[in-house]
Amino acid sequence: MFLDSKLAFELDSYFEQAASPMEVHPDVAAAAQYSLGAGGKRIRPALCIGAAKTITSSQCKDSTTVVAVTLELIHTYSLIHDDLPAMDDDDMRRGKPSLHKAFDEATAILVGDGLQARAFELIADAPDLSAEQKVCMIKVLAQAAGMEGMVGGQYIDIQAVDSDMTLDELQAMHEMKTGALIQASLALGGIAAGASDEQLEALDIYGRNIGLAFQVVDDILDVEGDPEALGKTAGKDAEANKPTYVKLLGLDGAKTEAARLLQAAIDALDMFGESADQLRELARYIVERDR
Ligand code: GRG
Repeated sequence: MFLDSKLAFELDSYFEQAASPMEVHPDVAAAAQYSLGAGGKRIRPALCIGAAKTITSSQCKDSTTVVAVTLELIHTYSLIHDDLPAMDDDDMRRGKPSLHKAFDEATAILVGDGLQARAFELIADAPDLSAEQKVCMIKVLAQAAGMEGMVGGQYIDIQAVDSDMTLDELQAMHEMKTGALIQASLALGGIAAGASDEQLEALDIYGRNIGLAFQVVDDILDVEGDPEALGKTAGKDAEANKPTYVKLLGLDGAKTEAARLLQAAIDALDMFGESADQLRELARYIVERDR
């Protein structure tokens, strides 16, 4: 797996601290822990730490771990809200009842909001980062999570039921909805490690391609995980009649596109040599994953 067990353990203890300081109501802390500990793949923290290691080739600093945690907090909030009846209305997430089913809707809304706010607080309090680095990270993360990024993409996605999107429109939506936070994961890791503008640009190109590949593979897995859905062209999104890469490109076309994006992501890392091996491995994992 892409996170070694020591680092995975360290991240888990940070999640626990982030979700349950003394002042947090025990029910809110329990609900936050329920989602944070529900078996997510931790792709965004891994990308953040991979980006920092690409720049410094050295031991992961505490500040990088804290910053990596913030990306999972934002991601977890987005999934909690995405599952709500007003959005995708999903009763299950990662094989368990989604948060609003395990608890209730008000708790799910509030815990999502709370995790988002906590992410920015953690960056503000992160050790060993300059004020300039923190402000830059807060801006990058806010833009990626906000109306020009994830929230904006989610809005377009919700409106997309029964619409005929072109491939360019589908790509633009995914760049906002899932790609922006993936790109921010790389940017934050790079900023934490003191990357130059040129290095940040290369990480961004890698992030853009791997973010799109992530979504193309998600659409492929949706079909392959539910063979009966093949006749409907895709799984959940086909049932909701939403545009997907498999609908627009066909299954083989989507696989070719994922391979093309993987290669473009790997090519963007050329300037880093061996220090980017972890990011190369992660890119392959994202494209070859089965869940
Ligand atoms: C509610 C503001 C708001 C945004 C929601 C990201 C998102 C926007 C919705 C998720 C919907 C979805 C399932 C999209 C497919 C791609 C995706 C983000 C999958 C989940 O990410 P993983 O695979 O999840 O990294 P794990 O479970 O491993 O953490």
